[in-house]
Amino acid sequence: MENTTTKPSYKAGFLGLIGQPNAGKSSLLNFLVKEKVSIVTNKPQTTRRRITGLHSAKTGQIVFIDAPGLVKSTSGLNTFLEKEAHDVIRSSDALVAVLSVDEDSAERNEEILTLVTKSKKPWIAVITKVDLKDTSHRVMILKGIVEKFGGKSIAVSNTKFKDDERSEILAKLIQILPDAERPLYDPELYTTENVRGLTEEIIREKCFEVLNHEIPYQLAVQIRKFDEEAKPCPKIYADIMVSRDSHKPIVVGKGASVIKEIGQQSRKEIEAMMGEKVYLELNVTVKENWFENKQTLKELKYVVDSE
Ligand SMILES: Nc1nc2c(ncn2[C@@H]2O[C@H](COP(=O)(O)OP(=O)(O)OP(=O)(O)O)[C@@H](O)[C@H]2O)c(=O)[nH]1
Ligand SMILES: [Mg+2]
Repeated sequence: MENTTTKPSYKAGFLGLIGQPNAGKSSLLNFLVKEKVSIVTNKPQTTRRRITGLHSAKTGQIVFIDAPGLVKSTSGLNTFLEKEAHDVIRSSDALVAVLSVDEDSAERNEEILTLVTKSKKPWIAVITKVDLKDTSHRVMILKGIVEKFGGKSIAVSNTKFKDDERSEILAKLIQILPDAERPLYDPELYTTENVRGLTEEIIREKCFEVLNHEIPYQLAVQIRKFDEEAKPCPKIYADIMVSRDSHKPIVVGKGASVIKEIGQQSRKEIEAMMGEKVYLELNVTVKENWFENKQTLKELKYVVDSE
């Protein structure tokens, strides 16, 4: 009798999430790894640096890389966001083109498909926000466009999801990863981020939620001191760095009301993540045009030395 038993294949690799700002990349990542790894807001250009999320199964391990949305710019922070998105394409083994049905311009979705096909890497398209009203026609059109680019698509809602749907998507994503001998990271982990980094991002998310207009785009969060051994609970001291003197009183608010609100919301979420009470102290600092300072961008991990 012919021997048909083959060793079950195991796959592992980096899977980059590529899409326009606000397409739902970070929401998709959180939904797929079942943890809040990457911050989500209703404002575009929320994600600034690459964030990893891990899914480990018997059949393989996916190292998701959430990237900033694709922007075009020649100055300031956006230049780095643009470079970061392209670096993620380069350093991934396979890609997910994240396309929102909510995207008004077909060209902007086609731009993403052009990029992923040009990379010559295996890819799959995930169409997001299908729970929005009257989108079935748009989903069909988008699926057609993806086919025209020679790819396959999966439609999903990141907000009204089901567990079996999640497993199905994960199985399809594992298939496009390279064969591997073993996982790349400890299968017990759901992210390679550390608590410090996650804390900074949580505070930044709350700044986006509490503050309006351009302010959240021009601020960054840095942990000054994270004392995990402090009694009776861990003590966290964080700086909210703004780019102009005039922004400071807006972030602090009348009678410190705004900063208090940011602090309260952040603390709740940090406590949920750490599973214990924490002491959180926020401080607003001014660093004139910090996003034009290479050293600061490096400290914030917004630029990675890829050379
Ligand atoms: N209704 C609905 N809303 C979604 C879905 N996915 C994401 N959103 C919302 O879309 C907005 C943007 O989501 P994000 O996950 O932050 O998008 P992103 O692509 O990571 O955005 P950037 O990091 O700014 O590039 C948020 O308000 C999400 O709640 C979805 O499937 N359905
Ligand atoms: Mg994001």
